[in-house]
Amino acid sequence: MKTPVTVLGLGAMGTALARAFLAAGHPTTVWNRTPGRSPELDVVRAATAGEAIAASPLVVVCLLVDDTVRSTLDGIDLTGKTIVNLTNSTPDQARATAERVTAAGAQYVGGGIMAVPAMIGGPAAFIFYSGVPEAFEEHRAALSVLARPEYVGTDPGLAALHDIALLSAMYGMFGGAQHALALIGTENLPAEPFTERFLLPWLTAMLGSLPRIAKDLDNGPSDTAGSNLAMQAAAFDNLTDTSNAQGIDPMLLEPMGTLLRKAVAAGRGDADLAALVGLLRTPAG
Ligand code: FVH
Repeated sequence: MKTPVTVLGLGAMGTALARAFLAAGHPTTVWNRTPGRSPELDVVRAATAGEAIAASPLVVVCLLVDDTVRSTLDGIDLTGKTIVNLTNSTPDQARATAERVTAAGAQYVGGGIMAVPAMIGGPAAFIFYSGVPEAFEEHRAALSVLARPEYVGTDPGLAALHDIALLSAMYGMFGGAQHALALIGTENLPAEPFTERFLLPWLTAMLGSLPRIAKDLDNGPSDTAGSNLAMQAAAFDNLTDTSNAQGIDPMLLEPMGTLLRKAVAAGRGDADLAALVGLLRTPAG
């Protein structure tokens, strides 16, 4: 028999997770604060979180925020359970939750879902995990029905760090794309052909330089591939000037201009984009 699984939280993502467990033949028990969510799922519905947790050795938690995880799990005996927390969290929140869960008798595995609900169970989805390695390995097969598992270390906060890093990159990318679409829109040009013919190919080509930037960070700088930071800082004023002239708030662009100017002021004008990474560190970082 497949491992019985409990899913706490039947929001958009919890529902997708429960559906994937069900489809793979795992006896699935669910609990949601508001009863009656996702009535189409043929699952066992527990009246309380405690009752749901008691039903399975593997408990997957997917609630809105970290506070809700704590308030849901607090006071419940978790002896012998593996708690896999897929709620978006900061690394410190994940570590604190791991401590509480461990004190209540369970093994903790933190996670970060790199997918939207419709991607769950499909080939492009992956999920970061970190925490107790034996607990992760014991349940690797069950967790694999959700998405490709990527175990990143024993520190329970590491999955959250990877998750937040990728989400940060995503928002930077979408922020840049949204600014571009806003500019194009000022001349009443349609978004779709601009996106398909120009925006997507350009961003895809630029993403190709990421491995070189990463290599420079790991091994020290190589060459600037013809695009040094002094040149980029000089050209950047044209970006903000054009925004202002077209009536578009440059709020999403300005931080990059500030960083480029900081690099030049620090004597790194002849360096490559990789040099900006070090300039982001705060004294505590
Ligand atoms: N959906 C997505 O695209 C992203 C993909 C990557 C991962 N995130 C994270 O997944 C967590 C859950 O997200 P979700 O999409 O399921 O969110 P909602 O549909 O809004 O459902 C929220 C569930 O949380 C329950 N809940 C809220 N507050 C409480 C509380 N105080 N106590 C107990 N449960 C609570 C809520 O229950 P109810 O409102 O139906 O009673 C839903 O089950 C999240 O961390 C994402 O960042 C999703």
